[in-house]
Amino acid sequence: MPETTRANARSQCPYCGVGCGLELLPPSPSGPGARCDADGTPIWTARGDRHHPSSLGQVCIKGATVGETLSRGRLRQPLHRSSLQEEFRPISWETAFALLVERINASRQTRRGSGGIAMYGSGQFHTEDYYVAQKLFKGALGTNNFDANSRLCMSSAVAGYARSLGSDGPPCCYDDLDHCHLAFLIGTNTAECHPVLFQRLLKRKRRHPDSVTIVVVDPRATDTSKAADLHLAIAPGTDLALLHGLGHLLLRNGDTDPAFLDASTEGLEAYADLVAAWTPERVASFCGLPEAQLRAVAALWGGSASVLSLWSMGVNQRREGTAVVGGLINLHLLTGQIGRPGAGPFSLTGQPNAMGGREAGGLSHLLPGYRQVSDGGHRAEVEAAWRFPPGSIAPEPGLTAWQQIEAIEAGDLDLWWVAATNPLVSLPNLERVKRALERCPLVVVSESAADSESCHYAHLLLPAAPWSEKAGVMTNSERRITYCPAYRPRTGESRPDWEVFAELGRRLGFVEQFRYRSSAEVFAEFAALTAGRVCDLSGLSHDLLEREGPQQWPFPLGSAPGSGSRRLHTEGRFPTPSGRARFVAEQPLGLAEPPCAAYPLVLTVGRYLGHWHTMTRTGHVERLRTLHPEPLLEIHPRDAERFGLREGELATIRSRRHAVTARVEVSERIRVGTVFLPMHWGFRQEPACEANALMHEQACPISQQPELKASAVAVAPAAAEPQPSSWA
Ligand SMILES: Nc1nc2c(c(=O)[nH]1)N[C@H]1C(S)=C(S)[C@@H](COP(=O)(O)OP(=O)(O)OC[C@H]3O[C@@H](n4cnc5c(=O)[nH]c(N)nc54)[C@H](O)[C@@H]3O)O[C@H]1N2
Ligand SMILES: Nc1nc2c(c(=O)[nH]1)N[C@H]1C(S)=C(S)[C@@H](COP(=O)(O)OP(=O)(O)OC[C@H]3O[C@@H](n4cnc5c(=O)[nH]c(N)nc54)[C@H](O)[C@@H]3O)O[C@H]1N2
Ligand code: SF4
Ligand SMILES: [Mo]
Repeated sequence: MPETTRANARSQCPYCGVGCGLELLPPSPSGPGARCDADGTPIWTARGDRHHPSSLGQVCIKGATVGETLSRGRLRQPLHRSSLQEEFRPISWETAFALLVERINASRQTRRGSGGIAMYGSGQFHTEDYYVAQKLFKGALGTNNFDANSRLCMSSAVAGYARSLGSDGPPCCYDDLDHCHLAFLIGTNTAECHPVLFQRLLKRKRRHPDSVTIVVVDPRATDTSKAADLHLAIAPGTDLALLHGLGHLLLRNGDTDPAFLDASTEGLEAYADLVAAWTPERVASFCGLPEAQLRAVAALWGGSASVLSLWSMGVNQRREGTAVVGGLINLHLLTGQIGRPGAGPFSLTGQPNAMGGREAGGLSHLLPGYRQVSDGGHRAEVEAAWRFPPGSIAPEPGLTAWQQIEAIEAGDLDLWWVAATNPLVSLPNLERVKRALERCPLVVVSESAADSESCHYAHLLLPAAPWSEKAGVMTNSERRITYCPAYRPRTGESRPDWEVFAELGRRLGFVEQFRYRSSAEVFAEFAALTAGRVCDLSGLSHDLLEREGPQQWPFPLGSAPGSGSRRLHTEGRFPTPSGRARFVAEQPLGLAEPPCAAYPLVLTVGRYLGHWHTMTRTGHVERLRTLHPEPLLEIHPRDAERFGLREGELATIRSRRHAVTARVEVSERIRVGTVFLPMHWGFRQEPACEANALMHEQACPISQQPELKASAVAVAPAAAEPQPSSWA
């Protein structure tokens, strides 16, 4: 590793799923990192790691400023209170563990058994945190009540891949951006949310303008659509009809790949029957698009040597999210656009380790190694590896994120444990969540931040040592695993999540199963459990990753470094019973809560370039606060006029559930009938704008992912300056 002083650390960026490589420079009196926080804590400087194969030295503004977030506003010791009305008081870890053990054992003695306990974790865990949590909940406690914020994020992609291709696992890699001729971006603001990937695509486009065409499907014009050759400003929630319309035209124009269809797919007939009814005229009117645009995209798709589609939350966060993912994969199957350079359906993962979470079984229906709790063979394999008696793992999926809230509401949960996520900002229907939590006997929050909104609804706060203070691995969107070292000392009494879960496991009596001395041992056990699975990474270890750098899976035992497969399904065989990929034929449904006379607009909620989710980290960076000083309601000039809103003034946005206030930004960039708010400003932020208090929780019946991209709202000028919502 040339040009590296021994003190420099290399890691994966802890923000988005692009998973760029960072090089961290220690503070030194002469170097560029000679800066300190107000309390004297030295600030590390981050820059792009040129040796990281996924990002080749590139970073965005969030990755570059991550050093400034690491010690500010941190929770430093365990805190406890008996009721939400009391003040917190410091307690020792010893007392915290004793309390957890007592309450867990008491709950297990009720008629519910372990079903009265649930954990809500996060794609911001390291894989080791995820894995030990699965073993604790699904193995030791025998409840599958572990779900993660990936339920709000990637679960439609997970379900969609599994339904169409037989298994989860994005088949593409970032190199495909350099090879595709059509880049079809649907429901993704890649420019702001996966900036380094987007820059890679733009660079290619600048150098070879004629070799790649970019199509963007989004009801808003964004920095992403600005760079597109064609922007389809689709009506929210109508993507499935668009995809069926494209399928209709591809079939009608004969732009299919008969050899691939014949050898590698099944279910074409039912699909062709379904899309026959989705004529261009019907689709154009359903989606609110000119018919010519539809025909142009079909011609581009049919005529391109390689088509890469990229998608994220505009597709996944739908009550028919799994069906939309299937609709997109259908087009790749129809045209044989999968398993070769520049081609394939590529889900861009949101969080830095949402992928690792899927590998480790971090949703309520999964087990490690892309296994399912409903599969008896899978359960037996995992029970044996974990050294729990047969029958220890329950056969039914556990409670999903929203079902956990409903269980609390019904008085069915004694203990709700939140770790590395901030549901009091990011779950839908927030007022209902707050009312539920006021009833929960014990809310435990493992946090690195001292004052996340969720901390205000907790009884027990456990200080977490985050990325930079713990060693572990993360997997990025292209299946590449990076070792993330502990390169800074832990803050206060904080501990890595996996250590806390393992310690609790031992204290609950499972001494043998949780006897880990390091996260390297945790990883070794997990890696062995993936042998022979689609996500086989049994040849990897912390040692190898540290020595040889990031690696892609599949990486079976004995693989040579650098030999990880760049693409999946290159032979036209799929991990389904028949070996064929499946067409899925679903009728488009549209929005769960369509606009009506009382709530005439569709509110969609998403992200800004400089902020990360609930701002517990990026909110501490001056440069990012200056970039986005406040949340803005984007509204089209015609709607602004219709509802009496003026640029720069305050508006009240009201849904069936709640109302919030935000400043108005009148903009031609958004579709008439649609408005946009960012998700970032929870009730602890200034100015507060709890967008998710407006959103509903109706979800895709297959993936259980809520429709976080659309609720019906009304807007009006705000009568007065907004009052921050009252704090808990
Ligand atoms: N800067 C920044 N980057 C991030 C994050 C962050 O917080 N900040 N978070 C990370 C995470 S966890 C995630 S999941 C990703 C999310 O990445 P993205 O999904 O790209 O981000 P969003 O802004 O949530 O939504 C993307 C777009 O979907 C559009 N959309 C809304 N409704 C529809 C629809 O019906 N159809 C279509 N086609 N589009 C629609 C919205 O207008 C929006 O522009 O970003 C990751 N990267
Ligand atoms: N309406 C609407 N709602 C949305 C979305 C949307 O697009 N629209 N997007 C959804 C999506 S895709 C996502 S991913 C979620 C994101 O929503 P959240 O997961 O709620 O957002 P974060 O702010 O990332 O919360 C992570 C928390 O973990 C803490 N933390 C960081 N590292 C660690 C660690 O190592 N251990 C522990 N214990 N804590 C740590 C941070 O301080 C932070 O408070 O929001 C979802 N909600
Ligand atoms: S693109 Fe994503 S992973 Fe890369 S530096 Fe930015 S936030 Fe980090
Ligand atoms: Mo996400």
